[in-house]
Amino acid sequence: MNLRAPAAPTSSFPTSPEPPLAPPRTLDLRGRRLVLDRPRVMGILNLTPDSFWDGGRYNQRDLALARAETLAEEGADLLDLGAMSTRPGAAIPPEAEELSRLLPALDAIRSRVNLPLTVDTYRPAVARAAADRGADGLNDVTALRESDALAKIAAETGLAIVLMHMRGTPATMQENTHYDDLIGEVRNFLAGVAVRARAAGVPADRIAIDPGIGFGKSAAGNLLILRHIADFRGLGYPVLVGASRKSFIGKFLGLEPEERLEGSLAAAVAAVLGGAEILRVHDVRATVRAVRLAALIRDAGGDPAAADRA
Ligand code: HH2
Repeated sequence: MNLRAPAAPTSSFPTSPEPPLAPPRTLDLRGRRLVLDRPRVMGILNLTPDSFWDGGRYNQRDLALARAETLAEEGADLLDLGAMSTRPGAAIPPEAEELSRLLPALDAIRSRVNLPLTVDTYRPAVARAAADRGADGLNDVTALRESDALAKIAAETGLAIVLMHMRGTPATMQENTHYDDLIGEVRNFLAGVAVRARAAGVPADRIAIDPGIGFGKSAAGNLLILRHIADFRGLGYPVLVGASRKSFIGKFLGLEPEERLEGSLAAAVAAVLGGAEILRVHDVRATVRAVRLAALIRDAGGDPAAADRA
């Protein structure tokens, strides 16, 4: 039997990316401060007929409200409302259609659920309407591609903004998934768009970054991103990761979306071991449990009070 200690890991994973006593970062969502002292779970609520997993389930106001209440009970720290699917090949609805899907549900949820609400949109008119109706953040999967308009809206209204890396568009993003240096390219891109958001007036504590699992990456590329979360953390902004039930899990495990819970939990745990602070997921209860324990393991031996606070 070989009793020698294993060689020290050569990459930044899974060692803790910062000294365990570093103060937690925060994300300010319109005055609601989300302290990132433990992994925070963003529950996904798609108000669409065609999202790859929950499409057609919550696209009526009362169903959406009931789902939001369930996600809150299950321990979500914030909710992300989407009214347009970004799955490969999804049809892009007219702006009026996106608004008519979003606003009734947002109104109902805003009046009944006391959690920060982000809206998954890249259209300025939708972002503006969401801000007027009480949303707390914007989730821009295009990361200011068309213009700085969303950053300006966030700056004016106090909304937080998530900036996500995507190569191409949902229609084309899986056509070319080759990168010479995937991690470096995504990291540089996120650094650059965060600078643009800051220049448009968004304070640093209202910005989160997201490497965009599944958006113009190969299945192997998604694994690499999950292994290198600490590199994105190094940019100084909270890191959000969305791997829930995505196709790379299906590819490696040979499973359809309805069978991808365990794979999604494994991805969330891996992200947390690398220091991801926010997990965007469909399965809130299971993820809360898995990532809470993962963070305790990651930080074991550091701040003695941390385990009690968790
Ligand atoms: N993934 C999806 C949509 N929005 N936003 C961020 N920031 N990060 C992600 O990884 C992300 C996202 C795709 O997932 P889903 O919303 O479940 O599906 P669809 O686009 O089909 O509605």
